[in-house]
Amino acid sequence: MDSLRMAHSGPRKKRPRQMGASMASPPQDIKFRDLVLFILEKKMGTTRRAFLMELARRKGFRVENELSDSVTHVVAENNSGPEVLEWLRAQKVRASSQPELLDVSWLIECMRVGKPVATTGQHQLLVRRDYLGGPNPEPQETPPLAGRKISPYACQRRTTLNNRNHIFTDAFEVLAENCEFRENEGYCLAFMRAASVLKSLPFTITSMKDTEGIPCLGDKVKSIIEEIIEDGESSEVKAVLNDERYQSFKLFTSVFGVGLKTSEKWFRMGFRTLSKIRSDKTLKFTRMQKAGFLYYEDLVSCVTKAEAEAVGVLVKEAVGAFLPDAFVTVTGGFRRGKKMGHDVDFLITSPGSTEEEEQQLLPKVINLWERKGLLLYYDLIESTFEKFKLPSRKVDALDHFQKCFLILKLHHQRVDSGKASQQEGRTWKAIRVDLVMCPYERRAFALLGWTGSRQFERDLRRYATHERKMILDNHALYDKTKRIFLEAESEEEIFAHLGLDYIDPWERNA
Ligand code: 8GT
Ligand code: MN
Repeated sequence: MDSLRMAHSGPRKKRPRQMGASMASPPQDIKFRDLVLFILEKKMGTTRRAFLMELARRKGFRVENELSDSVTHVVAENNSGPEVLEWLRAQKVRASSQPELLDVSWLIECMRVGKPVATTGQHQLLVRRDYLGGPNPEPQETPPLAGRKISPYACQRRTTLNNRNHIFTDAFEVLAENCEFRENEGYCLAFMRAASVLKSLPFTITSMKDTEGIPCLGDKVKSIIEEIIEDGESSEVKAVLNDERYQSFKLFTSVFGVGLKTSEKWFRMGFRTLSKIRSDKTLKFTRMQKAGFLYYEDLVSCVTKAEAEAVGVLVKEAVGAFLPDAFVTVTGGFRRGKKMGHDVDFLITSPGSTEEEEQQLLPKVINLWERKGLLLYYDLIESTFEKFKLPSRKVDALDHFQKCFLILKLHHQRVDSGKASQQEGRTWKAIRVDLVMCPYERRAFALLGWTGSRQFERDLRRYATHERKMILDNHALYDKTKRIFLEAESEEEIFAHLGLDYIDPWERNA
């Protein structure tokens, strides 16, 4: 994968266009010179083939009209490995060339990222071997699911950030969000589950046949998938994106401190832009919303990994000044390997502290940052944690730990790649930070709960309740049959109590 990237990600050089080049050479500039593609018409059809050839050439790939022995990659759709092989043999191509035989999902993935991607087993129609001249080819097929069953629970699936079905998951996330804005909870959940299961697939869906055996795809969801396969887009998603209510809610909720209730109110009052709301003299804003408007541009611009790391140093310095034995762990999206986030989340815990010392830490940290002029906003929520309280049954319940929602001033010089993100005349950027303080013996539960994703958490709890008669939340795990709390020192132990295979944080991007 890496060598492939290295070979093709260099700066694009403009070459003078050669007139009268060979017939097979397309008129577009070729960016990826090591690959020569040929797209098989059989079962794909002339129109789709022409469309894919044109698209690939526009993206800088070399695509031949005719099969020749310079072809390195043969792309086919709805053909098995042996079928492609038979066709190739019939063409009497010289045995010296041994192109890779690939499913169209490989090409689609390349088109999406705009450069060649590695050819993995999912794309390969045949394992590469001397199949064109060899005496006994014995082709091997790798059908999409290869008999593996996909769980309806996200906590039993490995979902990395390598989403091969963006075209579908983006659509379902828009539809889910629209349902959320309209408080249509049932459909919202159905669309989110569909997006989540599609993110976990090791292949791209290119036909309805690929959806067979995949859970969480109801009739409505399937009809949308079908429309996207056929037309490249969904009319329903298009309508939502153009809908005034959706657009307004999307805009209003992008302000820190603005939720559905406030958005609804502003929408009913006839507001459609933030500038009108900002300058309206009759509206009353919460302290949170005032900060949200004040630092709006910084907060919508998202936090980079380099910025998150710089905030991490800041938090560790401050915490270490008061509790030297404390552990500070980044949680949320950054722990799952995301390169961008809307905030940075940290879990803090200290093995040697008394309850009193524990409770004093966040106020001390806030006070320190205030004195240093780094505190732009804070909201300290006191702990309501009780040792023997049963875990909450609600899937989306908030936890009881002491926590602090902040906006910090992050100076550019503290960020590694600071120069790149620096704006004219500004020396700092406002960053949303969440700090959670938890008792040391609850750290595994808190870490698991705050790492997300939200869908992964929901399904962990659903799984505990429905499959194990247990209750799980951010504080504890309770076995209802044995009527005991199950303790854990690590996330691995919690998975083991639940009888689940361990899923690493970067595989929880459900
Ligand atoms: P993002 O920050 O890039 O948008 O993505 P994220 O890091 O996955 O989302 P998040 O909103 O920052 O939440 C991180 C995790 O913390 C989620 O899995 C969420 O379920 C969990 N979480 C809690 N309690 C709370 C809470 O009170 N507020 C928020 N925002 N998240 C909470 O367990
Ligand atoms: Mn986060």
